[in-house]
Amino acid sequence: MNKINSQEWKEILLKYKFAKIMLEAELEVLLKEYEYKIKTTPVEHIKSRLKSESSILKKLADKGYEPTVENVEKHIHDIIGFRIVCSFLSDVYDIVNIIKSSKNFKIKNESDYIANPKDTGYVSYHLNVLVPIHLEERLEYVEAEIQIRTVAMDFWASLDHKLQYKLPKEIPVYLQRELLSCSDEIKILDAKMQHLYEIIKKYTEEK
Ligand code: 0O2
Repeated sequence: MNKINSQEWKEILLKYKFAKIMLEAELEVLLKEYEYKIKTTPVEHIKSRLKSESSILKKLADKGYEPTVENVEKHIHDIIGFRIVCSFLSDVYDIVNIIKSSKNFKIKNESDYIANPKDTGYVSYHLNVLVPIHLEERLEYVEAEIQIRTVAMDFWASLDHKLQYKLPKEIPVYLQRELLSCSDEIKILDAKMQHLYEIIKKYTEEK
């Protein structure tokens, strides 16, 4: 087994840093153009981060893989993470379609945790994309994860992350159920807000 040396870490992280810059620019153009076209601002905010060396190693270990360069590139799918938080449920799907329509990166896979929430109650849409970067006469595709969710979903996920997501042991079942029930309430709120959005839109268009 070839453990990752400090030079290799530098090279991995630099490559992901370049890809993050490329993706950030592409998302900015796609979303600003979309906002200009529809004359509203569905995006509340965007966050992005590069996973730290220690988080990458921890995630590899949790998944049962040795700390090698090959395993990092093959099994860690979210070294680059973007989170696009938007207003309404329909905005999530509109933004997913806009991102999927881009010719500047490939879609590797997608997970609709809105239609199929995780057992924890986690709800969000995940797109994994491959960003092309040109390095010394070779083209490489670097993976990034884009999470797209409403403000309400973000509220739940952020608090769940703080409360229990990274705990080393499972929380008792009754607390898991409470979190699940909060997630259900969030879903109801999102559906209500979407309904109001459609009624008010129709109402203002009629005027
Ligand atoms: P962090 O600290 O947010 O970066 P994969 O990453 O694909 O190898 P998995 O679990 O199949 O592993 O991927 P998936 O389903 O796409 O989920 C990855 C990310 O989604 C997580 O990244 C979290 O950001 C988020 N997530 C998934 N499940 C939950 C959940 O139950 N609660 C919360 N709050 N967030 C969740 P990381 O690297 O695990 O964590």
